[in-house]
Amino acid sequence: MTDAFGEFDPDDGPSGARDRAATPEFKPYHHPAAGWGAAKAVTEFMIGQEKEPLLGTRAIMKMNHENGGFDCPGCAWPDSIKGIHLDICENGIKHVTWEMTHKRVTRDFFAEHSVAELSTWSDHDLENQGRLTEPMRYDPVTDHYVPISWDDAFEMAGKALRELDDPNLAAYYTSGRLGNEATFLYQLMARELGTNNLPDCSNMCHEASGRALQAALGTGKGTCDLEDWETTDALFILGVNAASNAPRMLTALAEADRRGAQIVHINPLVEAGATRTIIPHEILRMATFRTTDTSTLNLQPRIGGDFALMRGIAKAVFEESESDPNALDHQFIERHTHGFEEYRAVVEATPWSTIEEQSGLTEDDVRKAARVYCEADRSIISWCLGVTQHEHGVDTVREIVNVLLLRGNLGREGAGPSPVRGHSNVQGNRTCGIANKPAARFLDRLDEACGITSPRADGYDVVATIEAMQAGKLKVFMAMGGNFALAAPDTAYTYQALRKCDLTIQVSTKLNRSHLVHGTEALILPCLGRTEKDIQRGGEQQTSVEDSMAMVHLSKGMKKPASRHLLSEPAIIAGIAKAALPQSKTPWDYYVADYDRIRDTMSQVLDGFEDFNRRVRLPLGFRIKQPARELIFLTPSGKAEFSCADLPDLTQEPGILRLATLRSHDQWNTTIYSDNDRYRGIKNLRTLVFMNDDDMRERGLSQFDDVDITSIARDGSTRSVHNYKVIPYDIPRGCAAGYMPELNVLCAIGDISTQSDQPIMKNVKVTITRSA
Ligand SMILES: Nc1nc2c(c(=O)[nH]1)N[C@H]1C(S)=C(S)[C@@H](COP(=O)(O)OP(=O)(O)OC[C@H]3O[C@@H](n4cnc5c(=O)[nH]c(N)nc54)[C@H](O)[C@@H]3O)O[C@H]1N2
Ligand SMILES: Nc1nc2c(c(=O)[nH]1)N[C@H]1C(S)=C(S)[C@@H](COP(=O)(O)OP(=O)(O)OC[C@H]3O[C@@H](n4cnc5c(=O)[nH]c(N)nc54)[C@H](O)[C@@H]3O)O[C@H]1N2
Ligand SMILES: [Mo]
Repeated sequence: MTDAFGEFDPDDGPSGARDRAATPEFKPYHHPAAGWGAAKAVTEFMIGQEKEPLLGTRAIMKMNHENGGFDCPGCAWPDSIKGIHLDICENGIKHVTWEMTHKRVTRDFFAEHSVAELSTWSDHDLENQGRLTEPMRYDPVTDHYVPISWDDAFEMAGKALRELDDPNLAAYYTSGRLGNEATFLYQLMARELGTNNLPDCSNMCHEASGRALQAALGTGKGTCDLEDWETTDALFILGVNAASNAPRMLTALAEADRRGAQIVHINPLVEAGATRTIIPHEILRMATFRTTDTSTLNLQPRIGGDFALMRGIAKAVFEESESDPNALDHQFIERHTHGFEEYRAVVEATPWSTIEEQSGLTEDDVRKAARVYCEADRSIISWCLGVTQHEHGVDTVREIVNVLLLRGNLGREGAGPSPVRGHSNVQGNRTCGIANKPAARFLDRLDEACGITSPRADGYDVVATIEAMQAGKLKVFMAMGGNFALAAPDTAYTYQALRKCDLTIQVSTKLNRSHLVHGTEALILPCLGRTEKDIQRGGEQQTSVEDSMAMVHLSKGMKKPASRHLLSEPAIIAGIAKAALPQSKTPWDYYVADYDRIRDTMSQVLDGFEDFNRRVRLPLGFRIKQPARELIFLTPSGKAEFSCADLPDLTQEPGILRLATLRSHDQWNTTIYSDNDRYRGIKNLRTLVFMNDDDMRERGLSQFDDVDITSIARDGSTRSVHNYKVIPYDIPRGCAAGYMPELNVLCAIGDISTQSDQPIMKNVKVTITRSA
């Protein structure tokens, strides 16, 4: 495989679980989402994969429970506020069972397999070896990982960090699993060392949402909670595959439908959760196979067409206002917004023909959505990666807010913007200080409470980290969870970058690609998972997390740790910090002995965390104040800001397709459970591309034909994958889709949004041709 940076050995590249002997299948799925298919999948998974049906069941009974139990690490969807039923889903169960496996990766395993050999294994096979059990160090002489004691590991990391000429030669990555207390210690360590190099998975995920909401409303989060979802009249769901990635949302959608609320799904693909569902926890309905609708309207814009669609809705609202005095909420606009007249002018100047062309929808369809919006007293607009991983992600989220402001859908029950976050604590990570561009106010308070002097210069995000590695400006890379090598764009380039580091440190629960693509020296530091008991000197500990809707609550593991050598994430951070900062006045051991002490310090630093230890112990935790919800806007004008961006021109050159990289139903980001994608009807196949029939016909392609996909970067460089199988799919012309992380090979490192710095992972410019 060639790319802009030379030869890329395919053996080096990511690969899924593919059992080459198994025949790929494609049978479009016509059953409701969740329901028996999910029940069967869970049982098979627990019995087949992990031989743990009993254990699995017991753990699930504890998951997301009001009194105690651990937070489901599956996604960031909030727990039901009613707290009366178990709120569980198929994918959450898979996720937990995967962590609780009986399988172990021991020192014997590493003695048996060299890194070169493991590099030829599939990603599924790597993680499927089970839980890591003790710290390991890479030995370049033998190309094997060998055991190292915790003390020696800390000293190795600490020495490397101490000896750097400049603290900015190190970067500290966070995957969104990390609990709030560990998060706080982690950013404290980085800043005490003197750097804001704190890249996180959010840089690839909701950076656009954060920036847009910050600019529009003065705070970078959504304003809704689950009660709003339960009382709204209309839900607009953009670019979310709910049935696979936020399955507990199905419950809210089904309940909304029963209540008579309208649900509009906006997605180039009609995903399973967008038609009918069986509420995940309703066993009785499952038995009688009674389904509940989850949509009133399905719109399939072209990839990237959401901005134009939202503009079209705004245009229709303005038109409606000529005859209906209530179409616009004049009082709200007058009192609480800024820039309205300018926005009106921009919208009125946008012709319907442009809206049709750029959204890929007819005026008629856009008006249907607008009708739903105008008839609803209260509307929520929700979105995920289908909106954010684009060049115009920020403008699109701002247009969503514009539309909401027109009808005063903010700061009242049942209304507002509601981004669906990804990792179970990705929002908490940001709240607790993981930011490569931190706010000055946060740093001031951190310095005052912790007696340090934080650096004020911005640090690296994910892409800047990779570029710095390539340029020799980054020598030590530490990752708290995640799988940086595969999750980041431009796989070949990222691998090359990681290999230029002097030391890579991975704090992980399972073996993955990022352990094999490493620096000259490398450490694997195994940690406790969220399901496991965390006992410190002060007794059993709990950690807190924040969900998509800003609820902070405690999570307590109850399982015996996978190995007696595992340390908690706070303990690992403290171990490294003490070695790296011998003069530190931070009481690292004191903090780790009792996480209440970390929370006490956090309550001095973080807005909304006053009285943290008491409030987090309330039955459902507490909600962080979101000023915008109270119509307090921390913007320069003190009001909610309309934005007036022009629609981008998405016209494609002939022969070019726009490719979105997505998750299958049977994966968790880079963790591949199997090669199936049940709701899209796929079995035994991940190296595929979904295409529109007409686009296939134009290229003389039939189902399962082998094709090469070549991406064309902004700088003109090309990257290819070969022998992918074509699947005819209900997707607009000019659009294509396939799976991440495999297709990160095609995402050029330089192709990041100029608005959010996010890699453009949903709109990759490609050609698709029959394989030679
Ligand atoms: N089981 C499971 N749960 C997960 C994850 C997982 O991997 N597995 N990952 C977690 C994480 S970190 C995240 S961030 C979330 C991700 O959750 P999602 O955002 O649902 O993730 P994707 O699979 O990338 O799917 C994006 C959706 O956007 C649609 N789409 C693509 N392009 C466009 C577009 O231009 N416009 C619109 N309107 N739609 C578009 C796709 O068809 C797809 O339905 O899920 C979280 N939950
Ligand atoms: N092309 C393309 N690329 C994408 C995306 C896309 O849509 N398209 N999505 C992006 C998004 S939204 C995200 S969030 C990133 C995800 O990027 P990451 O967060 O970096 O990746 P994950 O696959 O979630 O990480 C899985 C690993 O986390 C470790 N782990 C699991 N649980 C724990 C724990 O409790 N503690 C610790 N320390 N480690 C643990 C395990 O070792 C496991 O192998 O990928 C991004 N990459
Ligand atoms: Mo994410």
